[in-house]
Amino acid sequence: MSNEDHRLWKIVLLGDGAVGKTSLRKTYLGEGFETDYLSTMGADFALYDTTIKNTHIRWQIWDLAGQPVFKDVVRAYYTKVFGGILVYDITRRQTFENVEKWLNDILSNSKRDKDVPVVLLANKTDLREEGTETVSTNEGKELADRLGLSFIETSAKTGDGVQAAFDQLGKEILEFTSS
Ligand code: G3D
Ligand code: MG
Repeated sequence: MSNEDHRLWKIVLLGDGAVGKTSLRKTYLGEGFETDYLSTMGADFALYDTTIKNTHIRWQIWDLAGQPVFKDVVRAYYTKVFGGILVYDITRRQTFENVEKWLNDILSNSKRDKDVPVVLLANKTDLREEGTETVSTNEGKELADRLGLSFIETSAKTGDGVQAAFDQLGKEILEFTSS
């Protein structure tokens, strides 16, 4: 494997508090992954090696502990980012209504090309059975279409869709960086 085939990709988790960002990351990474805590930022990142379309990827997955207060923190979080996982919670409509705000955040702060790939996740699909769903699949799809994002339904609890979400982002980043 040549160096050319090994890429380090910083990606960020986005979305309101308690939508499941940290849980999704944990589900994807499994047990025993290491994180580096960036105390000045209230953020951490985890490294994870995988292969997408025969390309060796090292994900550097950034996760914020809360809402960043300082502009510098926001800028550092987004700088040199290759892609984003934007999450809302299907049981809380407000988290869906804030999706566009998060998208604007990454697009305006990333300083890469405007089209930095972002995948939209409708999380907590396992709660549907309890009848607590307030945002339908169709609404999610429509929003994703309008914003030009891929759309994947996930449950960090059951693991449904989680692998697919990261794979999809990886494919989009590959296409984006090689075009
Ligand atoms: P955040 O990182 O976006 O703030 P967390 O969100 O990953 O901390 O998750 C917030 C709460 O939602 C946690 O519950 C977590 O277990 C729960 N959660 C996350 N994803 C799912 C999911 O797909 N299904 C269900 N049923 N719950 C989920 P607690 O109770 O620990 O605060
Ligand atoms: Mg979290």
